[in-house]
Amino acid sequence: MITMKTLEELYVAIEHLNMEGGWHRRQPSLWPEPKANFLSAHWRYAEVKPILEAAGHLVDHHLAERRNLTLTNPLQGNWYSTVRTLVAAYQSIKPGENALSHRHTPNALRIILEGHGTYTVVNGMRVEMRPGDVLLTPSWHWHSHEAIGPDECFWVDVLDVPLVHLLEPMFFEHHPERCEPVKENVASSPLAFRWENSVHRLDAQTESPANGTAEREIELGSPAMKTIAVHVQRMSAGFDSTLHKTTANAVFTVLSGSGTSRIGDHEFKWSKGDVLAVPSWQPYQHHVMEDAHLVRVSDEPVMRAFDFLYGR
Ligand code: 1HN
Repeated sequence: MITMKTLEELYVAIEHLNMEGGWHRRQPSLWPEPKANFLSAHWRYAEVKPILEAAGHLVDHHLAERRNLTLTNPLQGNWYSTVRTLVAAYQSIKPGENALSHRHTPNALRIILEGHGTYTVVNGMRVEMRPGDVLLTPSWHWHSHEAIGPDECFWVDVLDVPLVHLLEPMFFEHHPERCEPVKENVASSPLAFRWENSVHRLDAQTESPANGTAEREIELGSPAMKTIAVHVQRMSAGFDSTLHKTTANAVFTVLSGSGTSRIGDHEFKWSKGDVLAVPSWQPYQHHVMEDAHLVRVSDEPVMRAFDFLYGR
């Protein structure tokens, strides 16, 4: 027996059943083009490094497991992510320290900024990490890090933890033996992209990417991992990239050089070790002041897999 005689009564009945009329939404569910939600942002290595060094004295590595600083996008209400799908972190390790082995469903990678004498053990394979190298830890691979010396080492981690938060399949565990035993010491690995090799490939690259977003660009892996693509870019002093926006979310790490980038409404002046957040659909453009290498880490493989990759 239907007793609702007015629209008002109808809406009350709908709401009581946890429903909403498609013709009567509080907020639209579709819109003409992506909204740039996350904010453009910039972290300066010159400001971060002294904090990591101080943390090296104040935060015991055994307690911390990882001595890292995650980069939180200043978007109101965001508590963790750097851009929608990715989180970036700075991490340091001092000679004699061992970051214990663990594994998790999120994919991870490291971009080495400074320091010699650090190794990572991934599924039993021990490989050195040197400045400019990019090392992968795909989903559910055991990984630990150890520093032999002589240097304290600094790097940038990028992980798809926020994507895993969105999709929910989070699993994480510590290695039963704390430090995973080394099965083999390896000089090369499909999970280690060496800086010399990147330089060599960039030298051989004679064309710019069609969208003008860099002067030279190579991809590490194809893609590096299921959800994350890594591109190394080289741009010479005076180069201006084309103003571009893409649905892919990206985090840029500066390996060398300096310049300025306009991302959305902000302009950032960057130099070695800095990190830039370029969220989906924020127009961005780089201006290079000193010959530069940037590493662009993005969720392009996710966007491509679902036919959601657009740029203009
Ligand atoms: C992680 O496992 C590492 O293993 C680094 O080195 C940074 C940031 C968030 C979540 C897990 C690592 C991380 C992380």
